[in-house]
Amino acid sequence: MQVVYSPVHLGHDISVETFMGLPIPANEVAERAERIRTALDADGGFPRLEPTQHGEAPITAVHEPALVRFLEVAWSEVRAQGLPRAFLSADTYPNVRMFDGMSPGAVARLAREPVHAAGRAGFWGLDSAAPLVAGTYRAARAAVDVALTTVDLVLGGAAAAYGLCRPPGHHAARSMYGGYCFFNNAAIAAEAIVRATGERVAILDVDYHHGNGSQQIFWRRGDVRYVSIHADPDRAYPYFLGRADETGEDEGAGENVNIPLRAGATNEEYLVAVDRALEAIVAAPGSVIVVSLGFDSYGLDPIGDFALTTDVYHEVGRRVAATGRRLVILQEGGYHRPSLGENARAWLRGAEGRVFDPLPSAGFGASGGVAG
Ligand code: Q9C
Ligand code: ZN
Repeated sequence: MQVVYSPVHLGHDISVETFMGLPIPANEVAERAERIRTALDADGGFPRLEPTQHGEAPITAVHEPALVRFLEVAWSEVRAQGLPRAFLSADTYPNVRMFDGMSPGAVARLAREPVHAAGRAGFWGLDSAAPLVAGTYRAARAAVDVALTTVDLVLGGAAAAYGLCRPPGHHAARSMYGGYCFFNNAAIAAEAIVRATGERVAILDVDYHHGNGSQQIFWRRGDVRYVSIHADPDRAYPYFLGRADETGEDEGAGENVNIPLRAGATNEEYLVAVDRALEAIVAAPGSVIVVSLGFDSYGLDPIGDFALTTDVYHEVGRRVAATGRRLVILQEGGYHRPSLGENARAWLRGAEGRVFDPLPSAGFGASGGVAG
């Protein structure tokens, strides 16, 4: 299987994020993508290519152009406003209740983009977990090109291809970045496939977190079915979306399928959810699945609480490919760095119908995960 990778992600060089106000070492770091790249290179079965540039039009097909402009200029504006700092992170958000009791006209006039860089980051951002640095915009653009080049391979005839996107994308909504995500790589890919083929597309999101951005972008659309398996938002980020009763509206009624799971979810429970998700996907026509692939569902992940082991990724990849649909597989989260390479190899080899032999050097083989 071909792998699309760009070294431009290295410029999105993050060291700190905040968790409930406290600075903590960043989870979404460059080492993640480097671990996966190195493991796939060592496997020998994953020829690698760099993305080609696809321009801005496929991005503004799903994102508000002013969000793109903010991300492009935010870092240089922070410098110009004389705010010396290592990264830009919002501290004040436009909570909808700030405008309680005001008329819709007044809200439209008042709830607009502020002037101060911190305010602008709050206006466009969901949370404080997407720190912006000098190389962020270029990295986010490169991740989109990785996704779209992966689409090109599949529309060009490949049964499956893998885009090693970093930063990830599924929390980014039409007019909002956040959750380590800036542009929604999977949504941009799905939209590009719809436009190129005129066919319906399914997104299968198996990141540990609910992909609120992908859900929002396609909420009222009848041509993209979004199916996600994730931690119940009652206990996990993004807290506000991801419940089973969120099924879409208008043309999109019934096209959004959320499958929230309990803490400690096992391989067996996970595979039951995968079968449900795949049933929902094959119930509608279409020939391509965009997979939002996260390994934060792994038992040792520092921000997840499922109990999955490496073998289950091989089986999930196998079952997704067994639908007979072509796969645009795009990397989302996964923060237990030592296991990322092996988990990616297991999933992708499963999707190709190849056996999974743990690399002896990896130290995280088929039984590398632990429960709880
Ligand atoms: N201590 C992705 O996996 N904050 N994003 C969580 C946990 C944000 C995850 C706080 C998590 C975002 C792509
Ligand atoms: Zn995640």
